[in-house]
Amino acid sequence: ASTMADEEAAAQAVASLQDTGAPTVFNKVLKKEIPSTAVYEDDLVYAFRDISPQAPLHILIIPKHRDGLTQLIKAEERHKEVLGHLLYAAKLIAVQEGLEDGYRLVINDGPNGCQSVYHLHVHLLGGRQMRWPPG
Ligand code: IU
Repeated sequence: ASTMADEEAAAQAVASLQDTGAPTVFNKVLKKEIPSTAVYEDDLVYAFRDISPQAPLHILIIPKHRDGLTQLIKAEERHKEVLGHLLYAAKLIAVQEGLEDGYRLVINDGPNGCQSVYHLHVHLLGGRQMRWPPG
């Protein structure tokens, strides 16, 4: 049976996965206040190695300017260029990293998607056989 403490913990867990619009850790990554290993960069996007890799190769691709794009569901017309850029950068990185045999792109969106950092990012995972369905 679930107790009040269980329910509170569950509610807090979901609350911690909500978009508050506050600056995120990726702002500090972009400003080099937190070190990161750069993999790719152009005028619109920056890509670096995930600090907690879930595959031999795990890279995050993020817009350099969040501009309201905390999560994909907040996307507007003006974001279409950077959205295209994120996917094209993923392809360039896949080639650069030798992933011709395949890889996985993931966007976690919102609490049900288990998004934890509210600065849109594309996960690029590779270097092993991926399984389906994801968890
Ligand atoms: P998510 O889709 O919002 O759950 O992904 C956030 C990712 O950011 C996750 O894979 C973390 O390991 C990663 N990350 C990071 O690379 N560096 C950090 O300082 C923090 C999170 I906090």
